[in-house]
Amino acid sequence: MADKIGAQALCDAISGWSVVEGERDAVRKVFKFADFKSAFGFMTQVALKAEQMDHHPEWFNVYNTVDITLSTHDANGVTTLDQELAAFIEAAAS
Ligand code: HBI
Repeated sequence: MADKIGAQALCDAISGWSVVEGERDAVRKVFKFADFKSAFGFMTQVALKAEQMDHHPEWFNVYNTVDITLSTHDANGVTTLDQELAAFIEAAAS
């Protein structure tokens, strides 16, 4: 099981992510792209990484916007797996 670090630690380490309000320990960031093709290309990269890691984002896509929440369900909170996936997501988005 991955180490639990908590939402605030991830937000301190990786810019632009925020702590999800409420009871749940999770982080969120909304990404905007030029168009749907760019957004879906990004999602494809993240999906392949998620499958490799067996660690998956919760996400919502409308046209050029991808709204992503990360948390580790098995650990009931944010872990090093979320930090690794967030770092990959940042690289894929840039
Ligand atoms: N993705 N975010 C996230 N959190 C999990 O706990 C998780 C996952 N993907 C697959 C997965 N766990 C598997 O280990 C099974 O629990 C389905």
